[in-house]
Amino acid sequence: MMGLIRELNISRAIIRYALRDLEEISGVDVVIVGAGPSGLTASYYLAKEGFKVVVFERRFSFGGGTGPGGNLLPRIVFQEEARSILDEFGVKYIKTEFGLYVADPAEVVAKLACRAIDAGVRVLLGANVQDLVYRTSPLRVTGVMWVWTPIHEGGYHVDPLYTESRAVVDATGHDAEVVKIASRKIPELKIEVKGEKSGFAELSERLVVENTGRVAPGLYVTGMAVGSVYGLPRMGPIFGGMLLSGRKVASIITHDLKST
Ligand code: 48F
Repeated sequence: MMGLIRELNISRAIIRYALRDLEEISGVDVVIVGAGPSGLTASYYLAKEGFKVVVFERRFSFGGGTGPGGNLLPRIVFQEEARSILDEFGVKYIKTEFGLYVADPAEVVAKLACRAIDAGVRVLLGANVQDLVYRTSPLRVTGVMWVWTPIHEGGYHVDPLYTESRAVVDATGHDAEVVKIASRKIPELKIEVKGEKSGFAELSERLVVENTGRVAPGLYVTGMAVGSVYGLPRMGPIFGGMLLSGRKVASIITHDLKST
């Protein structure tokens, strides 16, 4: 029908529905910061448990460090332990003569994001988490403060918006940005960020998963951010630990939120 594609209607449709969405995500069960492999995996398992989950991602794309593969070569590696998660997400892989599996990073990113969104996760792209919200009695992290990335990158002083949540997950990768904010700006939490060590893939893959979990009341860490917080070695382009860490943090949060 002619006349429907009016500029007025295009703007009104965007504004009305985007504002509804933003109002909806101002209070959620779980905020995940970072749409890399660990954050997307965690978001999927939490949404499957029925929690309301939002992922804030500062870029306008998914996947964090997955897309570039290993030094831009378009394959990433997984170990046997992560195969059941790849199967759950429908990711295809090849078993190599080295006893490890390879997958296509583009497919991994697409399927993690697709399954998470289909499970009910809301991903907000171009949204940068700048700070946390907390309460003192009892002491706990109760949400995040965020602004659109162009505002953040522009260095403008623009007050952010709040999102309240029962749990906040740092899935920001090597920088552990959210836990660093908590360590610096909420000293009562007594969090020390040790900083990542050099490469030792096998040890790192194990320790990242073992140390995944709660850092402080209401604050959790997953993925490479775990390495940064606890001073673990880095693992490079093997990704099983990221998926296993995402699944583990989701199960810890599920337990915590269902028992309170
Ligand atoms: O870095 P990233 O992929 O983290 P990850 O899930 O996976 C690490 C691997 O990719 C790889 C590795 C292991 O095999 O060594 O590096 O632990 O994804 C982190 C995402 O967080 C976003 C960032 O843009 C990236 O997409 N991010 C970081 N800080 C913020 C943020 C922030 N303050 N607000 C919003 N998003």
